[in-house]
Amino acid sequence: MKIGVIGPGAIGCLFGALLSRAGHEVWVLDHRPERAQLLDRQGMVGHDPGGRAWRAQVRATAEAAQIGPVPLALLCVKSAAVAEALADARSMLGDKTLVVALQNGLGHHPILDAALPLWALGITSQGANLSGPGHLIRGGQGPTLLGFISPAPDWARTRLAETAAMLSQAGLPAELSPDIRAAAWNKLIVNAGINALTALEDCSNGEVLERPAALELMAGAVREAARVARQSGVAVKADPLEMTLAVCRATAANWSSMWQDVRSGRPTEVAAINGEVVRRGQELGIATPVNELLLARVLALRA
Ligand code: KPL
Repeated sequence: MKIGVIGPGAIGCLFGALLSRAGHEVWVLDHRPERAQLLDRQGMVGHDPGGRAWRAQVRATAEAAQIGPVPLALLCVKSAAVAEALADARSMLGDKTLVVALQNGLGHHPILDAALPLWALGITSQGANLSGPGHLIRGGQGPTLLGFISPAPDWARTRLAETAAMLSQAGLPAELSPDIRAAAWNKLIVNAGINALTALEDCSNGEVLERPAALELMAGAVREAARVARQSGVAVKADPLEMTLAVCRATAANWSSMWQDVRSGRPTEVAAINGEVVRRGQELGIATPVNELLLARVLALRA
């Protein structure tokens, strides 16, 4: 299948590289023309946890018109860049393009609704870091859940099922979720507990477990996020704090995406994660002081 990957960040490179190695025609849209040229020439270079290096050929461009309409577009930019990325990608999005959005958080969903007649959500537990453009270091591996938040036509449901099969064949285990909204909230709860703290503490996901003051904040952030989710009618998993601690342990060597954003001077997803807990909490009359604190502190890192 011809697949468009919008954004060559760590997740875009991981999905693009493995889909290309599985035999698909992968086109990467990058808003930075020089980096697009580099990726088009060199492809992606992967480094497995064991140190084994491999290469994947992809096409890359800054001009969506050069790609043209694709049956499947994986939207892999961060939540703050969604609006601009979709505007740039217009020429590759046809009537029958299925866009799968793979951001952390929920705060950008109204932007997706406004820009696209139809989109699917992807919630991934794959970990990856970039050591340079297209240079990928795989981290913790986990499933990718796919689903629609709003009712979708038959062709789109079929395409999403094909996408799950293609990803699984490419080495990225994926399945359709009967309740993707709950999957998104459960991931947001985990991200609310880990991402901001690792950015503020300047530590890996595993190191945060060794810092008692950070763990206390984690417990507060997770408790608030879970309360907001439950009040929103979401089926929250049984023990959200244990779920968050388990992710820290499973991804101990990972540097969270927010840590990476802060270190690279990029906007973070804190507004779509902790900010979304605060916003929904205000709507529901639920106090969220820990998420407010984490939001303010992460925003202050860029001020
Ligand atoms: O999703 C993640 C992220 O970094 O954004 C976690 C689960 C925290 C893994 O690093």
